[in-house]
Amino acid sequence: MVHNDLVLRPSNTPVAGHDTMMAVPSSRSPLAAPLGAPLVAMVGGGQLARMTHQAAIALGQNLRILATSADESAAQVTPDVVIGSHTDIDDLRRVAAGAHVLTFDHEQVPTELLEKLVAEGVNVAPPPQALLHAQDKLVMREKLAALGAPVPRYTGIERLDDLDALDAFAGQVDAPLVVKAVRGGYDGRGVRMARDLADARDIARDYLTNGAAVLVEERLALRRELSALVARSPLGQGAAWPVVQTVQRHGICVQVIAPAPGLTGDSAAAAQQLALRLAAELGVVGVLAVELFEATDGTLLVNELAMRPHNSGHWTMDGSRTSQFEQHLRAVLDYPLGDTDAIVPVTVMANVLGAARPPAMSLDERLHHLFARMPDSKVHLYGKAERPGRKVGHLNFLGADPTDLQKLRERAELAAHWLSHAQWTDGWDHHAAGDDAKRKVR
Ligand code: AIR
Repeated sequence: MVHNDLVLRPSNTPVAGHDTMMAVPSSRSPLAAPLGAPLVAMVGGGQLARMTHQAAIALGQNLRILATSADESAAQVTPDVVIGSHTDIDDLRRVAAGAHVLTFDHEQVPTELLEKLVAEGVNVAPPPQALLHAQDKLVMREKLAALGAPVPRYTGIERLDDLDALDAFAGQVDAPLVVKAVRGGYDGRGVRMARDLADARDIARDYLTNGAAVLVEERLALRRELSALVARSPLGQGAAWPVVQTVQRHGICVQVIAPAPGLTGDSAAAAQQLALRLAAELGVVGVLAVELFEATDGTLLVNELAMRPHNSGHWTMDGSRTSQFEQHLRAVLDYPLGDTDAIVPVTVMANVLGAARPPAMSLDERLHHLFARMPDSKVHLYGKAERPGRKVGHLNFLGADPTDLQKLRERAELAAHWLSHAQWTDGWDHHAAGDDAKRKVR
């Protein structure tokens, strides 16, 4: 769904955004970019940068990344790499030099540094005043509440001296509590479920003693978690993908189902409209993920925001007309946005997470066996070292019929477990599976 009603100029007007900022004197890219091709600078060298680079290649664009080391996921495959730190203004200047836009693969860049870059003429997308809402969970919550978005009840505690506010809050909500570090966490890090009030106090004290402010919130009874992914361009065009269901295990997303099964048309439209409205109100440029809770009574509440391509959008690489990575590039460069329709009735994405003990079999050999059994699996591997619970790749499975969902989910689970553990949990033996079974492949 692409919303042209939000466009401030006709969407077929030629886009002139590429030459609007170049104020930082070019320190020269290590490689000469083809004349006229846009150069996008991205802070971060993880899998999101790697997959953005993949999309940039297809669009004839160039991506330069700021990576902390040459073996990071994107640094392995991107020729134009600045090695440095996202907290160092000179490194940020180096990656932004001569680029049409500076964007992000993670949200950990201090906004003071980004504001400096903006003052120097760098086109930062999303701009720092928007990005702040994806960096600081307390700022995010307060802003969401002010905008009238439904959120779980919460309180912020910024100093150890204010720890008693936690007891007062617990008394008001009379529900189990979740304690979150206000900054820095992702993939379940920085989020802890408290057993009881004393535990909540201990967790909060832990964070506060280490200088981290906390957000304490009620733990809602959830039916499931959803994600509304949208993109917004600088001139205000917005596009929303179908709302998806995210399945979490130990705080990490393990599967995504697109679209979210059984979500009513009205609820899906409301979630998409809310995400588009938040993108516009916050001045987001690029992809915005609005992570949602579906409470047991069906109410939707906003959990968190992310302003970059997001794990809940990995399904779009194979299941939608426009992938989130292509869309992010289009948005930050102010191109017209792409069609966000799903191309099949159902797509299931499964993350490949590093096993507790990486198997002896190489990942490449595991891939070989996966393809022998499931030739329709769409595999995306990130080139990352396998560490327990770390996202090292994902798979997409496309279903021609919505009734395929259960089977697709089972196959996605089997395949992801195989890739991370070199074990088929259903007992499949690829050596014993004779030619017959190999021919059947499913
Ligand atoms: N990322 C950023 N925020 C959340 C996630 N998952 C992606 C980015 C980042 C990478 O994860 O692409 O660079 C870091 O992954 P890891 O496993 O090295 O911590």
